[in-house]
Amino acid sequence: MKMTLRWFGSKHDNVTLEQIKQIPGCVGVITTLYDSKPGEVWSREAIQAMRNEVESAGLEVSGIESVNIHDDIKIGLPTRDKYINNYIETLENLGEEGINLVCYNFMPVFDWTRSDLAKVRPDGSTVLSYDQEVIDKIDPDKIFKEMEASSNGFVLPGWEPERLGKVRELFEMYKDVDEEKLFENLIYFLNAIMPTCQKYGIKMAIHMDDPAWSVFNLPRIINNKENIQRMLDAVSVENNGLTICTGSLGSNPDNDIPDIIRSFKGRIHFAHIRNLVHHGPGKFDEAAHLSSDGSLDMYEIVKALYDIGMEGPIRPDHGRMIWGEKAMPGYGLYDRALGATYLNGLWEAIDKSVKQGMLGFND
Ligand code: DNO
Ligand code: MN
Repeated sequence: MKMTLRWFGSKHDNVTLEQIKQIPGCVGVITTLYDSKPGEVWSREAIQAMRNEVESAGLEVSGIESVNIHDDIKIGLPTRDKYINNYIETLENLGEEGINLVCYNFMPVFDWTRSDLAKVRPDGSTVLSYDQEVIDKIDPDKIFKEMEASSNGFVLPGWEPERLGKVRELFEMYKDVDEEKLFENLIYFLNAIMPTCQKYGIKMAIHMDDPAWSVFNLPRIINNKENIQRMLDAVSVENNGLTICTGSLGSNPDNDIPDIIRSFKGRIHFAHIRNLVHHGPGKFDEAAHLSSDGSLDMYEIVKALYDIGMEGPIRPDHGRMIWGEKAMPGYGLYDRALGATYLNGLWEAIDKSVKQGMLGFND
């Protein structure tokens, strides 16, 4: 595996490349052109400038998160082909710049959803949290305003004001899109882009739906083992792969994450690792990465990634807000750096015990 950190670019992120470079073992960033709108072509020049900036800080661009998908593609409108062609052009430009990992998601209207961006935990840290009962009482039109108001002044990933200013319109546009339709539209999109991905060796890594169930009655298709299997089988080439996000999949305690990881060996191109605490159905708080701080067994998760021979990037996912830091919710420096260090420790311990065990066996 390759340890990385998500970075939103110098204009939007208050965490600097210099700080990221000082996280032990961190070799690259997962970044994006944060000002680009879904459906636009990313120019080669803009990609090159981003790459130069990252490389001059001694890091690499380990992947893109995300090249977002235009709603017309998810809805399956006749205009989708135009946006798919733009997506292909972006992939070509990324490929020409040597960038070969693209994380994306296929969730309608909203990317991830939370009911609170700064829930106070017993140790005084604040975390993102989710409570279905609270969500059920919120008008989808208002949730955007609420998220914006508690975002510490940052534009949240996937919650761009331009698009979410017209939530009502978007809901109307998605009204005939059920799970089957959404699935078909995803497969149509993937079949169209795969030849380009194969030409450039680009790995597409779909992010898990977050949370792993339907929110505001919108369809969800990348949320459990069976649905993920169906999607991988429908476009059965290595370039069509996954971003395993433990916090998203793990929001549903029925998802056995180590088993899911082992089942999709060869198709997991990227992993987001974080922990959360379950508080009963439809309710969870994010937590520190440490196993004992949450409900997920991080040792078993990292061990499963180790066992499948994970070579792609991993990154600590959302961190808590600690030590008085003011940053984009989930994306401060301190707790993500602690997370990276903990994950590096787990990896080293697993690696050494496996190798020593093997030596012992051979003796
Ligand atoms: C939130 C992230 C998501 C993720 C996208 C990938 O913090 O996990 O916004 O980046 O769903 O496309
Ligand atoms: Mn994630």
